[in-house]
Formats: sequence, C-alpha cells, structure tokens
Amino acid sequence: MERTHIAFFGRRNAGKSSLVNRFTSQELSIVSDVAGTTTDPVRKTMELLPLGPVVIIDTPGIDDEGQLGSQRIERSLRVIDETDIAILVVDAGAGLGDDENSLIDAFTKRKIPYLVVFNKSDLDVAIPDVENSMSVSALKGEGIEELKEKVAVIIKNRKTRPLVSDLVEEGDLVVLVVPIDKSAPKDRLILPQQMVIRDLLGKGAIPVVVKDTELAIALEKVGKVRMVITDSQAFGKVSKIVPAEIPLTSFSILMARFKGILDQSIEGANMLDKLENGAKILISEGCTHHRQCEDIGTVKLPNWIREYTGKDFEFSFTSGLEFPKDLSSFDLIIHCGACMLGETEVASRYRKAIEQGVPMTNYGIAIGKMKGILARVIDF
Ligand SMILES: Nc1nc2c(ncn2[C@@H]2O[C@H](COP(=O)(O)OP(=O)(O)O)[C@@H](O)[C@H]2O)c(=O)[nH]1
Ligand SMILES: [Mg+2]
Repeated sequence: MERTHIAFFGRRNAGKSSLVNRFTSQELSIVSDVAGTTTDPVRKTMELLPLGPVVIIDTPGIDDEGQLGSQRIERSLRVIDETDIAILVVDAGAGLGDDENSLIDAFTKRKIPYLVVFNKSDLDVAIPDVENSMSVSALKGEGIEELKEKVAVIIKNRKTRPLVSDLVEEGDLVVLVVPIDKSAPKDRLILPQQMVIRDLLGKGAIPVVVKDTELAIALEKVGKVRMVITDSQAFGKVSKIVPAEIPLTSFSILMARFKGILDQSIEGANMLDKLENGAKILISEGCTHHRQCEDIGTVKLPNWIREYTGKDFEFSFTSGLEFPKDLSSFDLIIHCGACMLGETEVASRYRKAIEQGVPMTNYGIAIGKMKGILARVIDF
C-alpha cells in the first residue's frame, strides 16, 4: 500500500509546526513566534496509529514576504503536488482569508481531500463555522486525537483510481494486443496485462487478447470494439492497424494513470522536443534480470531518441532498486513501466523527480511521443 502524504499548510504563525509536532508526538519542527521560522518543507516518514504508513510534511507559511519569502511560498505550493491529504491550519483568531481560500481552491482543483483546522482554540475566540473544519489547540494538545480520527476516515475512503474499468461499460469489447516476441516472458503474461484483464472482467467487459500479428484479423471478426490496448513497444505497428475512430492506448499508459503519474509523464515526454544537444538523460529500469528489457532501455530507446530528436545526449542507466538520490544533474528521466516495483517505490521516484524539478516520463509514453501518436493514445 502506498504511503499517505499528509501535508500541513497555512499562514505563518498559524501553528502548523506546533500541530505537526502534536500530530506525530515528535519534535519534528521548530516552533517559534518569529514568523517564518520554518523555511523549507520538512518531511518525515513514519507509522502513525491509526493511520498506517504516512509521510508528514510541514511547510513554511504561504504568506511569507520578500524575495526569500516568495521562494518559500513557491516551495510550500510545490508540496501540493505530492499531497494526498491536506491539513489547512488556520489561526482561529485570524480566521479564513485570501491565503486560505486560494489554498482551498488549489486543493479542490486537484481533488485533494482537506481539513480546515482552526488552531489556538485555547484562546478566547469564536471559531468560524466552515465546511470540513474542526478546532484544536496545538498548545494544549486538545483535539489532536479527533483530528487523527478524521484523517484516518479520509484515508479509508480514498478511492484508488481504477485501471481501466471506468473507461468502459459492461458488455464492451476491448482488444488487448500482447506481442509474443523474445522480450515476452515465457509461459505467462506480465502484471499490467493481468491487471487490465482482471479489471475488465470485473466490470463485465469482454477482453479479447491477441498478438500484434493477429490484430487485423481479430478486428475484422469481433465487430464493435470499444478500445484497443497494446504493449507500447508495438505502438507504431498497431496504430496503423487500428482505425482512427477506435480509441487506442497502452498498458503502460493505463498503469501511469492508475498510479497518478500520467500528467507528469506526458509533460516529461514533451521535454523530448526541448532538450538541447548534450542534455543528460537517465534511463531507469525496475528489474535487473529481464535481459530483453535491458535491451530496450540501453539500446533501443537511446537509438529512438537520437533518431527522433536528431540530437545526441549523454545517457545514464540504472536498474533494480538503485535510483539516484540526487537527480538534479539530469534533464530528463525515462523510467520503465515498473511492473516489478512496488507502488510506493514507483510513486516515490516520481515524487523525487517533482521535488527536484526534473521532468520524468516512462517508456510507453516516450515511445508514443516519438511515434507521433501521443495525443491519440491519451485520449480515452
Ligand atoms: N495559544 C496558542 N498558541 C499557539 C498554539 N499553537 C501554536 N501557538 C503559538 O503560535 C506561534 C507559532 O507557532 P508555530 O507552530 O511555529 O507556527 P507555524 O509558523 O505555523 O509553524 C508559537 O508562538 C506557538 O507557541 C495554540 O494552540 N494556542
Ligand atoms: Mg512552522
């Protein structure tokens, strides 16, 4: 299960750091009445009852001033990208202002569940009656358990996004293209293929699985097709066979959407058009043993990229659990579909890239881009 990222936002001196320390029962952040004490987001990975595995993030205030201040605000706002649940800490005495409302807008826009927490309830002030809100005193430690309970409920209700079943109706016929070449594992289907089939069956849709070599015949025989899902390596060939009116996508694109990294990956793939000669590209693979994968990552992909861009780049490669902590020297990261890596690991790699401002994409989406069909294969 993925670690829930819980981030505390709000104005300076609202008591974010005090509340984080109460929430985690740790002295994670420095508390002070000097506005702007927390200068960088502070992250802490922990197990917290009754919430399970979480990352708690304390942010600097979003109302900071001056040049340095605006950098801090920027950094705080960037934390929204990695936030699963937002806690908006408000000084009950000050109430909700423009800063809070613009944060609430940002959460709503990104569908991030949030709680408005009026802090300093120990002071003699009226607590505003606002939706999604509660009051606490970080100073006295009051309301903290209730806050945790509320967060626990949000975590429990967080719907994981379906892989494909929300894109089809019961009874829809979906053709899956699984090339059986030497890069296909012997005697089995890979995990994303199994997951797509399972999800379609659960929906009552009708998956029809074919090799690329039988795709044309299959399309003739089966009648109305809702969608074709292919291995992205076969994008070039398959996109020519599938009529334009039938939606086409790939297993890796559905997986990226499922993992919540599709937008980031599309942005990353579009970087291919902007890289300068000599730019540094990291190609990263989740598994160490699958020799043909390596061949794609270390040989085919660099060649396609050179061909597509007409430029030369400096490629680096990693595989398995090795993944650089410091990504800042790279201009682009291209990751495999990561079917062998845990969701948490994958999510954290993509988050790391966001945190360090490095564009990141995956093989399938990069291939779609280079085949000139990216717009088509993300149009479900
Ligand atoms: N009275 C009262 N003061 C608080 C409470 N929580 C925090 N403070 C005070 O508010 C100031 C700012 O707290 P801090 O946690 O550093 O706020 P941050 O800037 O939002 O991280 C400090 O002086 C805290 O002692 C509270 O619940 N009640
Ligand atoms: Mg602070």
